[in-house]
Amino acid sequence: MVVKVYGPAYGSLKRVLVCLIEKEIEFETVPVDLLKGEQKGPEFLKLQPFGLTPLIQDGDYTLYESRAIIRYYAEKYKSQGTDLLGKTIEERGLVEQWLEVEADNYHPPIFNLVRQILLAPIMGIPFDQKLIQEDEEKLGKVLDIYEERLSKSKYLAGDFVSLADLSHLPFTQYLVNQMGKDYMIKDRKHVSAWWDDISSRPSWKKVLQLNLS
Ligand SMILES: N[C@@H](CCC(=O)N[C@@H](CS)C(=O)NCC(=O)O)C(=O)O
Repeated sequence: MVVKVYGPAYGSLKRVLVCLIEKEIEFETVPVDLLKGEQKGPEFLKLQPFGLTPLIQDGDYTLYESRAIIRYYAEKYKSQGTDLLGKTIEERGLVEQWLEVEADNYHPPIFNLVRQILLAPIMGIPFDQKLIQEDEEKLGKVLDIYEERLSKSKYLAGDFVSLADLSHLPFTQYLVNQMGKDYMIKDRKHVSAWWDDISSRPSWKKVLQLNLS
């Protein structure tokens, strides 16, 4: 059965797609126009009462929250495609730890930067240079911890690629490309090597080539 993935071509949707591709799961995307407010319409709210994307429909099973979706498919198809959860319970613990770090420590400052730099002009949010500087400092401190970690292991959870690494792809791509802040990655030797590695995976290249709307 083909998995339907609802959402616009934004970061959280891409987090789901890169994992589906790694797991060799067939999917189709269903665009949702956030600028028109489609995510707050009654039909969409029946599926996702918080009015946020992405969500998946797999037969009659519906799931939202991008990190919950990737955990679900990595577990459901553990032995299909790339194993993204580690081989032992200890490795799995580290995958979970770094997934939480991504969500709780990495995502908030990087999302605020995306909001200030990329979304503010579209959404009419006032540009705040002080906020940008504060979030860049916060993100820099998180990246310093990553630098230390990645000096000891090739990937975040160990010497195997996992959901924890892939979860960083979409928003780091914004940082490096559209936001022109690639120095934050390149100036940190081990983070830079990690980024080059994960961002050159065929799955991620495929996501970037998809004609999403
Ligand atoms: N924690 C959620 C965040 C979802 C989220 O913020 N989605 C954004 C698009 S990337 C959205 O749907 N925004 C619409 C809105 O705020 O009305 C996830 O990871 O799925």
